[in-house]
Amino acid sequence: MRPLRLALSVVSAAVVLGGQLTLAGSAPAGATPSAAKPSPPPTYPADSLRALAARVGLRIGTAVNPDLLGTNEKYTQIAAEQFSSITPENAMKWAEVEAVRGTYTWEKADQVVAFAKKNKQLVRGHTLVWHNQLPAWLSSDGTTTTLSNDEVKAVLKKHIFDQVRHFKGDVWQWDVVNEAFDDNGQPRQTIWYKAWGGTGYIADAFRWAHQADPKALLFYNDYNLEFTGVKSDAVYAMVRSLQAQRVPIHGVGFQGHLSTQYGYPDLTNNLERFAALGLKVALTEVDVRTQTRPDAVNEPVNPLAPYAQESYWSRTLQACLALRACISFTPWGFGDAYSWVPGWFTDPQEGAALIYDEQLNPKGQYEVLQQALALASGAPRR
Ligand code: 9MR
Repeated sequence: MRPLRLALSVVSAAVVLGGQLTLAGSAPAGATPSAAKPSPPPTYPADSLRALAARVGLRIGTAVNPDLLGTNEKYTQIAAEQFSSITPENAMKWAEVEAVRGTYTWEKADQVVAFAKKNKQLVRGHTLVWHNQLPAWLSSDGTTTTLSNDEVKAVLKKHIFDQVRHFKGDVWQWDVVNEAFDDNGQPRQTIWYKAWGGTGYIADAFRWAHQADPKALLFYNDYNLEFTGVKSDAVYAMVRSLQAQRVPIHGVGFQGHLSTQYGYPDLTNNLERFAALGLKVALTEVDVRTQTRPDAVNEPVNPLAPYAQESYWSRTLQACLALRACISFTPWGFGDAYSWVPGWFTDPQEGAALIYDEQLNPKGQYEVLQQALALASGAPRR
């Protein structure tokens, strides 16, 4: 990086973050020369996504894989420089933290939290109650278990209290309940639904998480809420019912897994109607996939597809920027080589869903995010 740009980046970073960062060389008041030297403050470019987003108070996030943090230099640098919020893509899921019943393995999740602290990033905790990635001792398919209903209730309560307490003060937003409704707007028949005999587990989960860390923002998180329809309507009705019962729910996460094969969703209206309930909203797992070659899974079949993807990225970010209640925008990872998309969508093959290519070079999709943020100085501050 050229020296001039570095100098500029340090100054504007300190300014845009409202003093969160200390300028190199300046000691905090009261510090004594003999005190242990604090590690140097992080710096990042003035044209990074995080610096641009900070001007309107928006957190721009990414999902990360702790196995790459620290081992892949380029990956680590981008994660630190470009984003102001971090979600562990898998490391906080139940199967990862308690594969053996009663034995917690927090190391990888702790590593993500430590990385976030070092780089002045906030953490989105993902996720406490889901039907996927459950430990084998609990359920192999999310719908059946050898445990009794009472045992299921007890283990969920323990899980939420233990995990939220472990990260107390370190997690900004928790995805408390993830994907509780199917695409027909019906509650999924999971082990949770069956044990409670209905969706009552959702209210209990939020209440327990709130008791365990009263300061964390508690989110319901799901996909396809971007589109107006039975699923979005069902989640809207559920949220209203939670509010009527005074359940501590603070936000709704719109995952934002989009594909150019479907029309662009009615995102703005849906963000607005949830925000009108007095909730925060967030884009939590954005990627924009397109049809790709089976033999080169991140190469679009149609050479014009990247322009459509750029449009989807740009409009999605702008929908968030326009709304004060939209407090974070998180792409689900940043490098095409590490995306879940090519492994999941194989018929037809889809991929190329993220903002950096397989070699971790920024794509046009990165540039449109940068442009949307750079032009957002008139957006409401959050
Ligand atoms: O990206 C995650 C991938 O590495 C896992 O294998 C997968 C397992 O189901 O979960 C992916 O993340 C999901 C997220 O936790 C919830 N919303 C959908 C995401 C993509 O499947």
